[in-house]
Amino acid sequence: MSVPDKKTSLALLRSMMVIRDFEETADKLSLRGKVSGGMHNSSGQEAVAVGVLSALAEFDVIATTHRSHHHTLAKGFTPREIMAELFTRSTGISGGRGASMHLGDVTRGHFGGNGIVGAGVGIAMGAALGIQQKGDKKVSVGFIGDGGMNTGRTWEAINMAVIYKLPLIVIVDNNQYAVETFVGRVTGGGDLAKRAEGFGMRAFNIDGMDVAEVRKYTSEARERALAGEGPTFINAVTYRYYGHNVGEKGQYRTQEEIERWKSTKDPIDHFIAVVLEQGYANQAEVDEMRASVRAEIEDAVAFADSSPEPDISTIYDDIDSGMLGVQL
Ligand SMILES: Cc1ncc(C[n+]2csc(CCOP(=O)(O)OP(=O)(O)O)c2C)c(N)n1
Ligand SMILES: [Mg+2]
Repeated sequence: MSVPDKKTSLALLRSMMVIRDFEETADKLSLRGKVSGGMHNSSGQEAVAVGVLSALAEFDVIATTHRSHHHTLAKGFTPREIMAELFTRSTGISGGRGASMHLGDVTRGHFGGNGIVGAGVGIAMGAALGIQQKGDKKVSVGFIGDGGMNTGRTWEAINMAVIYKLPLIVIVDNNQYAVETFVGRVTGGGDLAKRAEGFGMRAFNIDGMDVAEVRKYTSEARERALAGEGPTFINAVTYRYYGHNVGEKGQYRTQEEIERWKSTKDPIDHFIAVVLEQGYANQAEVDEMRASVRAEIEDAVAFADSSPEPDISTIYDDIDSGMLGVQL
């Protein structure tokens, strides 16, 4: 896999470090009751988020899942505004009314996380249809988990994207488990890319622990979408280090399996080795980067903690009263 230039590689590494530190910090705070409603930790899956988002333009749009901190950080939202949302504070990206599962800001190209498994691809497909109808030169990315691969609506959305040649990229953030269910046990045919090919789209199974590989495949998919060649499906195989959600015990897999992924495939360790080998940084500079990330996340926690709760008068903000058919 060809390695991006020095500036890009260091930015990719730092972005993955930010996600890891953010998640591990927020996980502990969640156990202390600071994160309203709990959260889904994405540790281990950093290369998927950073690889994809680094290949997009700022104005491209995404729709994501219940596990969305990593995608949202990689899109350029700050640790401060995301931590504040987890704490349900008014300075959070959803004004403190969404919490961990509902990070989003349509005005900044983020069509939200949500609690409905598989919904992200349908939302992203709708955004891609809008982009095509307006003649905009941008793409829409729909993130989905491996569990969402076995929901009907996912494939309805994919079929529409294929027949209309929509500028959609489907990213399976495949951490191999849907809560306690191993993907291999519930996937008919076994090969997700082949399944997508059956719908007539370009499809790839790739290493979701390798940020450079994820970035390359996404970049090529984006070029094809912009050239009017339609959607691409990318199944990025990765691994989640923690339970499905904070506090979940994880009795469906062995500690050995988790340790094996951490010690042989960790996306950050792997990319540090690449950066050192390329001579882009030395060990002291990598340590310095980690320390500056630590300070940034500590600052985000202090910011969130000192921010006010949203005022009760904002409770109906951003709800479309027309859709509900009621006067708010
Ligand atoms: C339509 C729907 N069915 C079931 C659930 C319950 N549920 C929440 S998360 C989850 C597993 C999702 O697994 P996956 O898509 O692999 O995403 P991951 O949690 O691994 O990121 C399930 C079944 C739900 N939220 N929505
Ligand atoms: Mg999964």
